[in-house]
Amino acid sequence: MSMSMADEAEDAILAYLKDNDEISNSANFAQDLGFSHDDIVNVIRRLHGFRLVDAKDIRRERWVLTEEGKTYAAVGSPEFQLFSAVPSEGIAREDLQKKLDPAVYKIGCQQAIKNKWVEMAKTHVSKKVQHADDKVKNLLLRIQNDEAVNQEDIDALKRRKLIIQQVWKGNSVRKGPEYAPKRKRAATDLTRENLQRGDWKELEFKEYNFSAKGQPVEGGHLHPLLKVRRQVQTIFLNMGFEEMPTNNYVESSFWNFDALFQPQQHPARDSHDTFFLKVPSSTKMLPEDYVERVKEIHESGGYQSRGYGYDWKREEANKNLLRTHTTAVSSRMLYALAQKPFAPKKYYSIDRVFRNEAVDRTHLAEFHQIEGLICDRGLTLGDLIGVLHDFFSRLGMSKLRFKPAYNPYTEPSMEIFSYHEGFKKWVEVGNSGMFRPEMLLPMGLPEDVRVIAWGLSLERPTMILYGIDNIRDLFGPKVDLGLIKRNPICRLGL
Ligand code: FB9
Repeated sequence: MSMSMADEAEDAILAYLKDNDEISNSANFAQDLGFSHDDIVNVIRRLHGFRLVDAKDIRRERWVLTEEGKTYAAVGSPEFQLFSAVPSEGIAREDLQKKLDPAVYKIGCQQAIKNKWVEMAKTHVSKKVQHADDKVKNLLLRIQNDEAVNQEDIDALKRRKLIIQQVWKGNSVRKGPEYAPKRKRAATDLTRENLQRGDWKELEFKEYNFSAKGQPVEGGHLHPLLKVRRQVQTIFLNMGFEEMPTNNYVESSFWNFDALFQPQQHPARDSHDTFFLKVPSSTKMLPEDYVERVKEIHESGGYQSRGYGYDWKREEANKNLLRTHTTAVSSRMLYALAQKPFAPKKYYSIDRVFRNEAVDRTHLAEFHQIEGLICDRGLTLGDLIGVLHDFFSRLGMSKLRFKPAYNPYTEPSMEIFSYHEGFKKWVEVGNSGMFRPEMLLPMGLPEDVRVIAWGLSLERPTMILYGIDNIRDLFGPKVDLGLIKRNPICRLGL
């Protein structure tokens, strides 16, 4: 709304009240002076705020015709149209039907019979009265001209959806305690022109409102997932872990599965669970000597393992896919570690993994996996349980329980449960295990080196911390940006 229109409206109202006690109806006032009623109401509200005027809310209800009502007011009610279409000698039903619009015929019949205007025999229609008065049309016209109509008729027309109630809100306005024919606009700025014109002496300057909120400064907003990621990252760094490079969503089946001693016929390796790439469909480069040892361990075992005893196919290992877990990065890093004189390592990764799963409230086709691993001589399951207590207590989960589980690449394996005070129940918070020798030894790691590892998702803790019920509100095309903007930092753990 341009400033001038508002000022014009303001001046019009104040000027009118100079010579008149009251503006009885803001709508008529607007209409008479050619302003839109909304503009006038906004200006009245402002002047009322400055106490220049005293405005009272007034409310008017009136009946207006629906489109159907307007039609009948124009061409007559259906029953009257039907009655008029029946010649004095009567008419065959189907002929009458042809003369009228189907809706008019249908309603017309009901009403004309009700009004005992016509006789509708099986095939013949005849008049029961010579003259009928189109009361409905007359009532509709009276309502159109704002003439009074009794309640009973109103209800009948309302039932026939020919009229609806329109509520109109407006104001009546009188002079206010601070009334003046012209509002002295307090200057909000001392401009060069004021100084040049010297009119600054007369000017009244608006009070500074030091508690006025400044323009909200729009800034970037960290996605809740990234806020929790940063907290988990800090926990790992505080525990002396190094981040693994996870900047390759595309992986070969070899590092994602074979290197982890996951057999080639394992159900997770078919396209129902895994996104395989059409282009580039197969990997170009693998460490040949190591591949030989992996083939060996799968086909006929070694290192006291009898292996899987199946015919291992290189082309299967070459297939490119979207990694299904960041454990694929762990296998690369452990292999790299084995190519150097052994040194203990603590590694972690937090990045996207992709699984061809049905999407539901807690599952998308991609999520962020958090993984930690410790590689050192003589590590035991006790060390794993110990580090899990340390890690999860920093996430605020001190009460843990472990349930034996199975993963192709760890033995023993454990699902991790934490007692959630809020939900008053045990929640599955992750999975873990000791990487199998069939995975580690072909890499070239020393006999006595053990690797304990665990994993969980980033989405689940974020959903619980931010009270997000549906993962689609948190991540993906249907994210609620408001949630991203509004979300506070939720402190994990302590
Ligand atoms: O995150 C999971 N749960 C969880 C984690 C934290 C949490 O915090 C709350 C604030 C309190 C709440 C819940 N889960 C793992 C458990 C379940 O949600 C599970 O149903 C879904 N899992 C995902 C896989 O779904 C197919 C979560 C994801 C998961 C599971 C296993 C691993 C990683 C992610 C792993 C592993 C692993 C095992 C051994 C060696 C190396 C890695």
